[in-house]
Amino acid sequence: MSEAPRLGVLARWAEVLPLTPETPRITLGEGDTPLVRSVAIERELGVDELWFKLESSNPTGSFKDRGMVVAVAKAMERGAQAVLCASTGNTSASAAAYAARCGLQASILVPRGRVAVGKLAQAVAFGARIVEVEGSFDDALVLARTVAETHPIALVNSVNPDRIEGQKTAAYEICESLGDAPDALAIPVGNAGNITAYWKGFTECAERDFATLHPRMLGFQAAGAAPIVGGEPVADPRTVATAIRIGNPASWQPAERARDESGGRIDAVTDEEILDAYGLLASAEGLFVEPASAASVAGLRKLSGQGTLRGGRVVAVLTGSGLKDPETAESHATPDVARAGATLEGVERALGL
Ligand code: AN7
Repeated sequence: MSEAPRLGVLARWAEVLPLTPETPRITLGEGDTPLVRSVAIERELGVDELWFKLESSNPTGSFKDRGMVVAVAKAMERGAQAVLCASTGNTSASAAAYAARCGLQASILVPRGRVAVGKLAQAVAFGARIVEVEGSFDDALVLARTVAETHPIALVNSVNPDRIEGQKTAAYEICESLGDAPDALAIPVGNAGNITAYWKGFTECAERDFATLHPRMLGFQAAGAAPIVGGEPVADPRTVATAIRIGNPASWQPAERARDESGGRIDAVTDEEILDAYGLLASAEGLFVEPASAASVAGLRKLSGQGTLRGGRVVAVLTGSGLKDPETAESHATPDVARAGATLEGVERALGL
């Protein structure tokens, strides 16, 4: 039996993307990620259905690939030979991968000492030029925007509308899988591009009669990096969820529009709540995600505890893989490890048999 090859985002969603005959149809097999029903947290929350969108199944292990494939293809169409981004890690891993694939130079600006090791390892493996900036992600993004304005290098941060176009395809996939939009979508918020992209996707799905509903958009920032919740930029954002350690999101206004137009909310979750959800996703659902991704589930648990989470069908976006950040995994769980000599007796004793 043969299986159809994965089409990738450009081929699968060509009709809803800004492609021309000249856009190169590049792919690393991104998109078409699993939508998996919860077996434990759904009951705890008391919602009718809880589904997880496993964006860690994308080729570089995060949702960024959906937008990056469009941004890199459009940059190539315009003649670019180099791409640039500022990143807390996942955007740079994705940019580096697609650049390697397409023979472009990738340069990435990362806040020094604040990027999970797996993400840096990816950038190294793909051969990106890595600039460790002595500052925050927000500083790095300002610098990247300025560099791209004055040099022939394509900016592939989510301020690039091609990124948003690509990322909106996840909303189309959810509507296709469920036969309609969900009642609510829970999503972590950092630079706020993804919540913007999902809302655009769900809005288009309703316009195209792919869906009858508009989901309430439930965005969650880390409490130490919650500028939208607090109503002002955070100069020194801090959180264990380094992916969303962002104090002045580029898509701030579009994220507020998504919240308000959908009747949703953007709330904050503490690092403790994030790590509790991170542990629960792994131990009770078998899903190893990175801390930022657990913010969506932490937020749902918070709303449920307050009695403000309505029932219905809820989708939580799990944005990136736990393998990206092994240091957090090792420091925040107690490993159940025993040593044994290489004997049957020793192993049986270690296993408690
Ligand atoms: C796993 O890689 O900003 O609100 O530079 O890596 O669209 O920013 C990553 C963000 C959620 C937040 N989950 O999405 C970057 C970067 C994970 C992430 C977010 C990010 P946005």
